Formats: sequence, structure tokens, C-alpha cells
Amino acid sequence: MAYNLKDFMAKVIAKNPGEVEFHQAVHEVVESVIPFIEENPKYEHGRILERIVEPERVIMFRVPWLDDKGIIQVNRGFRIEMSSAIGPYKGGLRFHPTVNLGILKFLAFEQVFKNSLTTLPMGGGKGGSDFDPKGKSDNEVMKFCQSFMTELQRHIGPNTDVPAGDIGVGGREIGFMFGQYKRIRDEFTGVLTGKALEWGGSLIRPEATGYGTVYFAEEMLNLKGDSVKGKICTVSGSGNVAQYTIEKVNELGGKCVTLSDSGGYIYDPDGIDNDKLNYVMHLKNVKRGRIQEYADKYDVQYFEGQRPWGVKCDIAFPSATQNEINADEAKTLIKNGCICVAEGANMPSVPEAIEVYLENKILYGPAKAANAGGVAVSGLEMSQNSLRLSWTREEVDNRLKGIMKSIHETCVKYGRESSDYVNYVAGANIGGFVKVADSMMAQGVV
Ligand code: NDP
Ligand code: 2IT
Repeated sequence: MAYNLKDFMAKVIAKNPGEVEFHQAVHEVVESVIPFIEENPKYEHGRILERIVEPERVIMFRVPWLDDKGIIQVNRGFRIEMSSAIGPYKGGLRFHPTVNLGILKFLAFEQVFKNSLTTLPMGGGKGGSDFDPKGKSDNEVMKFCQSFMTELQRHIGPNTDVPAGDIGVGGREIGFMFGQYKRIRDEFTGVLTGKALEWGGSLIRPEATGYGTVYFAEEMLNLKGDSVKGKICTVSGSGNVAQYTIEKVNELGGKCVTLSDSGGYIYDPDGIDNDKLNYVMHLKNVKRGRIQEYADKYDVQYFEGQRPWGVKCDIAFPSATQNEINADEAKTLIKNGCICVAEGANMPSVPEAIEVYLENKILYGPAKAANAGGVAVSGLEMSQNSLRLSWTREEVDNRLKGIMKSIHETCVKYGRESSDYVNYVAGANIGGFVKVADSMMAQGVV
């Protein structure tokens, strides 16, 4: 008996109705992994695929809080504990009005394979809320975070489940949630990562996802005898991942020409240098303004309601959100000479866009490999918390570089199709799968 992708997906869809992003993420992994399972039938006997698509635990809860006008607001909180096969559940929290069960299940599912690729002992999870931090005062964000953690705290812990940031959750939110956890549980532990340096955080964690994505692009290019140096790059988003992607591209001698947010994108043909990047960091992280203000300040064009994929580039770094590159945009990228797509965001390319990259054999670094640097340094933050020590910037950055190199090697090992072509989709999916599957086999029917 062998797996049939269509039949397998029909069951997943029937069991998880309406969760389209989850179906999409499962389809991509299962499509890569079925041929590998056919060569290794023990995984079929162990029913690994059937088990791996079923979360170990799903937690959903009410989050009531009082806004500044004294009106009661109600949001929904979630934590998806997808797999603890190789370590405690680990993965971010997303606060965004679009958050729902299907989106968090896709993110938790991706996280399982991503975390396995990092070489560190972390299982996969994801959580969040449909709370929208935009336009809320610091006080309202704190009230929400405290209420959210009042329920979440009973489900997490430094040895069971360790959340972190994602869209809408940065240093400010992690601080409010850590404070509430500590107050209720009376423990100062590494229960969250992305903490500030003074209270248990790690150097390089804020930078890690963006830096790691650029290191991964550099590895892919190096294999072809090329590098980021001198390359024109388009970047979407303007949050944590986008900002540190630009910082690292600048350091390696490339030039980033776009940034975006949900309002539109800016095109700066002269490049977003470090001075302009500092302005963006202040605009987005302190003032919490819109990217349009960049266009006014530096007198460049702003394209309202559009995404940056029509701009000519050598490398594209999608760094905003899922399904932000469609098939036509992928074709435009290729037509304009793009040779590399490195995904900082999770699942930013629709399946038909991925087909376009693969048909054209460009260097395509899928999210679970390319953006694993963030969670990898979260893993290093956990290690430092356990040791009650802090490593230097150089130490953490060198470990991050080493981890991204090792993820790249794993992708090459499992994804090489010919002497000059690596299918990084297959490489990342199979490379991430093996360790989790072997651990599940060893641990019995769990
Ligand atoms: P931030 O909240 O810091 O920034 C998100 C950026 O993306 C903002 O510019 C935001 O614009 C834009 N954005 C979000 N949703 C949409 C949307 N629906 N349409 C258009 N633009 C949108 O988040 P991060 O930078 O942390 O996360 C970006 C991506 O990277 C996500 O896919 C996340 O899952 C992924 N990621 C993050 C990691 C991390 O360590 N933070 C690790 C690995 C992956 P606006 O302000 O207008 O909403
Ligand atoms: O998608 C991701 O890998 C993250 N948002 C980071 C998760 C983490 O635990 O650092």
C-alpha cells in the first residue's frame, strides 16, 4: 500500500474544514515526503503522516479586556501544540485581526519541520489572537497582553511550551506577557523568548530572522559561485524581519530598494542605506507609523495598495505575510531577471508561484529553511536561560551562521536533483521530517 496525495489530502480537508492555509501547508510537505516514505516504508507502518497532521493539543480561550474608554472588549486566544516529538513546543504568537484556527495550524505545522531543521531540540507550536494592536494605546496593549497571559500561563512553561513573537508581537508585547506570567506563577524562567537583554533575552534575537534569511540566501548563491554583494533586492513588509534583512544585505554589499506595509510599498532606487533604515526602525517600532511617510521624507514613489514584486531585482525577500506572491507576480519576478527568492515570511508564495520558481530553476529558499534563524536564536536564548549565562554578540551570531549553513547542507543532502540543481522545497521538507519521524517511531504510539 502506498500513499496517494489526493486521497490523503481529501481526508485532511474533510477533518479540518475551511482551514485553507493549513491544507496548503500540509499539501506542500506531504507532496515532498510521500516519495521518501515509499523508499522508507517503516514510516508508513508507523502512520507518521496521519499522526503528524493532527495537533497534539489545541487550546482556545476567551480574552476579555477593558479599553481606554472603559468598554469591555473580547478577543479569542489560541495555542496550537502541534508536536513535542523532539523537544518542548516552540513557536511564536501572532496578534493580527486575520488570525484564526486554520492560520495558526498552518504556522504550527510549518514550525515543526523548521525547528527540526535548526538542529536544536525544539518541538513545534504557534499561538496568538485576533487582537489588532494597530491604533491601540500602550495601556490597551498591556491590558490585552495581561488578560491573554492570565489564561495562557496554565498551558506553558520553560520545559513544556515556550512562545515568542511573530506579526504584531515584538519586545513590548513580550515584556507585558512575561511580567504577567512571572506575577501569576512566581517564577523567573525562560518561558518566553525574545525577552529584553536586561531580563533574560539573548543578543541577536531581534536581528536573527532577517540576518538568518540573508545568510541562507548567501549560502544558496555561494553554491553557484555567486553572492549577495552587488545585488539589487526587493523586500516586502517593514517590521522585524524586513528591517534586519535590509541591515544584513547592506553589510554584505547588496542594495534593497523596496519596503511595504498593508497600505502599499515604497520604491527607493538609490537604496535603503543604514541612515534611512534607522528612520524606518523609529517610524515602525517607536512611532508606529505608516511606510508612506518614508516616501514623503525621502521624496520617493509610494504605490498605494500594491506589492513590490513588479520592481526589477536580483533577489526577492518576501518578509510580510502568507500568500503575498501570486503566480503572476512570480512570473514577473523571473521575467525581470530575479535569480533568488529567500522567504523571511512564513508561506509567502502561493503554490502556483512555487511551481514557477521550480520550473525556472531559480534559487528558491522556502520559509521553513530560510527564516529558521529566528527560532534558532530563540533556542539559543533557551540554552542561555538554562545555563543562567549570556553569550556575546559574536558567539550568538557565529552559532546562527553555523546553523543556517547546516540547514543549507541538509537541504542539499535531501534536495539535490542533479549536479547543478537543488530542489530546496523537497530538501527542507524531507530534511525536517526525518528527525521528527524517527523520534515518533522511537517513542511508540504517541
Ligand atoms: P511585524 O509585525 O514586525 O511586521 C509585519 C509586517 O508585515 C508589517 O510591515 C505589516 O504591515 C506587514 N503585514 C502583515 N500582515 C500583512 C498583510 N496581511 N498584508 C500586507 N502586509 C502585511 O512581523 P514580523 O516581521 O515579525 O513577521 C513578518 C513575517 O515573518 C511573518 O510571516 C512571520 O510569520 C514571519 N517570521 C517572523 C519571525 C520573527 O522572529 N519575528 C520568525 C520567522 C518568520 P502592517 O503594519 O500594515 O500590518
Ligand atoms: O515563525 C517563526 O519561526 C517565529 N515567529 C519565531 C518563533 C520563535 O519561537 O522564536
